[in-house]
Amino acid sequence: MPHTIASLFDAMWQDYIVQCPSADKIHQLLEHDGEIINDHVAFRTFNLPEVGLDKLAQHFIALGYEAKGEYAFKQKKLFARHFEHPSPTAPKVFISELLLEQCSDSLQQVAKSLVAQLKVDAVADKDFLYSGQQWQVSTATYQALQQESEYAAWLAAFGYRANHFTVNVNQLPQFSHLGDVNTALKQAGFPLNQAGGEIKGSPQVLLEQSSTLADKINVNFVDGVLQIPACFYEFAQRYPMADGNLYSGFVAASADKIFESTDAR
Ligand code: OOG
Ligand code: NI
Repeated sequence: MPHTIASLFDAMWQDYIVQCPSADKIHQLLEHDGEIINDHVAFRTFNLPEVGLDKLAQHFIALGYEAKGEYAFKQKKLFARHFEHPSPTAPKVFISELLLEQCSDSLQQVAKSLVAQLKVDAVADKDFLYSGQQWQVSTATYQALQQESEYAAWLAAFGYRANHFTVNVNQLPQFSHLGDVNTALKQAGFPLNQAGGEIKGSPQVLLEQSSTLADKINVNFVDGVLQIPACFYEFAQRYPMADGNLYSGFVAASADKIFESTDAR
């Protein structure tokens, strides 16, 4: 049976909380006072024809999602798009891709060799968006990628899965501001990503965001195991536009810092 929005997000969540056990704990903590609504999830990929942003997006387009904003991250050599569904309860989707033609020859070769290991048209599989690392990669390759692009290294290690889920802070009954959520998280012992400040964005840009630092988990490589940053949890508070509707886009300067939630540390 093809996925519904609910079954797809549920399958992605089940995979995600294995990569980010903190998210499961935080979810339980916040859920105490009511249901948690997801603002968005995010995916990463290489801009190769087999697995580019548009290919990943097909899964969401098939469920009625529409392409919305575009974002460029010059220094990180990324391009991204976000997708929304007409149903207001469906989470938004943020998909980025690494622009390989701007990367070194060696990084391009690694990316191509990883993607070449996927089975033909793997991207079309019902399970692709929570399939994880479906290729063989060595610890040396992971570490070499990290020198050039943390994003590429993360993708090589974790493959295709939700990189983060995001709590819709507007819908949390017991918190009126993101800062109070952050305080509660820190009190409970969850370290937050401080890159660009604990809260990225502002009411002026209509979006405030914060995120945990990615949980470090053991990942199997062909030649051994490394304990490395996996997935993280994000928190987003949206503000109304002039027409009274909440801003539904992203803010590139803030997103640039959210990416760093998975950096080595
Ligand atoms: C995506 C980072 C951007 C946001 O909410 O601005 C983002 C990523 O880390 O893959 O999710
Ligand atoms: Ni995000």
